[in-house]
Formats: sequence, structure tokens, C-alpha cells
Amino acid sequence: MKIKRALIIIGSFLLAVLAGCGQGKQDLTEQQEKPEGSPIVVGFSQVGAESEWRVANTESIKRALSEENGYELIFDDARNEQENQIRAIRTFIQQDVDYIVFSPRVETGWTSILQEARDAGIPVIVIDRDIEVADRSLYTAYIGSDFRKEGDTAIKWLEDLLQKRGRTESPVRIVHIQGTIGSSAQIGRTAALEDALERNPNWQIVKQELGDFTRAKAYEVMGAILKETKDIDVVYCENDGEALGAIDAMEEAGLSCNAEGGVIVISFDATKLGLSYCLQGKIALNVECNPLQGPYVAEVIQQLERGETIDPVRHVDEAAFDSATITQEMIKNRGY
Ligand code: GYE
Repeated sequence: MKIKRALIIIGSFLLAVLAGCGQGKQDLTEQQEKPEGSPIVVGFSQVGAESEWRVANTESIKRALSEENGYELIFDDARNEQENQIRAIRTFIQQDVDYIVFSPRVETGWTSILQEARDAGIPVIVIDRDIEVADRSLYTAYIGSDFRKEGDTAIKWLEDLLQKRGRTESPVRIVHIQGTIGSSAQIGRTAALEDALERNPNWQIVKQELGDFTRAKAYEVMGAILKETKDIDVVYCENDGEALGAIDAMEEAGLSCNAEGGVIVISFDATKLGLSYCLQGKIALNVECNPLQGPYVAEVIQQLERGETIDPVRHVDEAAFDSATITQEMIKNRGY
């Protein structure tokens, strides 16, 4: 049964319970009962379409929250602007949707709009990147990745490889191409590298540049770096798009990308395209970041509809792919 409907039917007792969970409508006087069997209305603010990962994420949400599955999805693409996301969420509140789902561009700056959603009694589910708010009860659930863990997986792999090769003292020259600054994906993946720099004094950052999670930007910044130096051991890219752009630029400059004596490229996402580069050996390690979050969102909504307690934080399962062991089979069965 829908939350709004349940509130109307069961009245103040259930309201008190739900209000205690920070999820119920605060003011019942203006609520209209919805006819039985009407769809669950969800407003979804997607950050943009900057990468293959993002496109797969959008598709997954659309597929899970489809009309056939009993939803009416109002989709908004924020074109990578936080202001647009805030505007979209405000519109969802005005439309009195049943749930708001959004994938935040950056972690900060959400408190007031989430207060508005809470005042309207609309549960908010944050997906993909997380947010930072003093009051955690401003959102009902978070579904996404553990980005710090992803970064640590990549770094541990690099440390092991360099250790095996006896590269513990000679300088290891690293180019770092970052994702959208202030996004959880950037923060976690960057933090893992920065911590590793502290414990590996022979690791040196040649350049740290902004790639904004796009192939075009990474191609541009990598091209500029290569005009200054080609003495590079590792390129740490914060997603597949950036890795592909950096590889394009390196190959044009005559560098070879591979873990066996060439430039070691590290990437995140493990999209089909990214993994095909891994299979060719051009991406040495690709850490998976699972964009297929639609089924998880649908599950949380269904649990809330049934009035069940939900997991406030849900991290999706993720693996990593090494160019030395990846097979065509692994890529073939991939959903994105
Ligand atoms: O890695 C990148 C996308 O937030 C996990 O954003 C996401 C990142 C993903 O554009 O490709």
C-alpha cells in the first residue's frame, strides 16, 4: 500500500510512527486519496550524460521504474549542473511525487532542498554518489558504490605489481586525472591515491589534472601533459571515459599503454568498452563500478510501500579486472 494512501486510511497512529522515521507526510489536511492501482510517481534527477556509465545508470532506473512495473517516472537530466538538479527536485516537490530519486553532482549543498522535501513528506533516495548533510535523516536511503574501497582496490593492485617488480625505491611517475571535483566518486578514488603517496615515498605525481569524467577533457589534458614530458609510468584515471581519452592522447604521442613495460593505465567503471581496452591490454586494471542500480531502487521503494524497515545505506557489489587475467567471456555477459 502506498505511503500516502496508508496515511489517509490509518490516520494519526501511523502518521506518528512514520513521522518518527522522518518519512511521513507532515500535513494530512491537503492529501487526496489516490485511486487504488494508480502508479507510484517517482521524480528522478539524473546528473547528466557525461559517460557510458551514466547512460547505463539512466537506462537501469528507467527499466526498473517502468510503467509495466507500476511506476510513473518523471525524468530530468541536469546537464551536469547542481542548480538544475535543485530546480528539478523543487519541481518534483510541487508536483507532489511519491518519491524523489537523485544522483547528486557533488556531495555538498543539498540541505535546504532536502528540508523542503522533508517538509512535504516526500521520501528521498540518493543513488550513485552520496551527499554530505549534518542531518542524515534528511534522506531515506543511499544506494551506490563504496568509492574509497574502489580506490583502495586499484592502489593495492598497483602496490603489489610494483613490489613484484622491485620498484620500491626508484621513482614511479604518476599522472592523475580526476573526475568531477566534489563528487563522491572523485573524493573516494582520489583519497586512495593520496594516502598511497604518503606511504610510498618513491611515488611522484607528475601532474594532477581535471578530466571531469569525460573522454574529451582527458584527451585534452593528457595531450597538454605530453607536450611537457613523456616520462610517465602510471596514469590513474577516475573513470573509463578519462582512460580512453588519455590512451588516445598517449598513442598519438607514440607511447604504448600496457602493464608489460608500457604506461600502466588504471581505470574505474569497467563498462563493456572499458573492458575491451582491458582485454587489449591498454587498461591494465579496471575496477568495477556497478551502474545497474534500478532494481535496488525499486526494491527500496517496494519495501517502503509495505512499511518495512529499509537499509539506509546499500553498497552494490563490485569486482576488478586485470588485463593479465581478463577473458572475452567476462565481457560478453556484461549488461553495460
Ligand atoms: O565512475 C563515471 C560517471 O558517479 C560513479 O560518474 C559515478 C561516476 C562514474 O560519470 O563514469
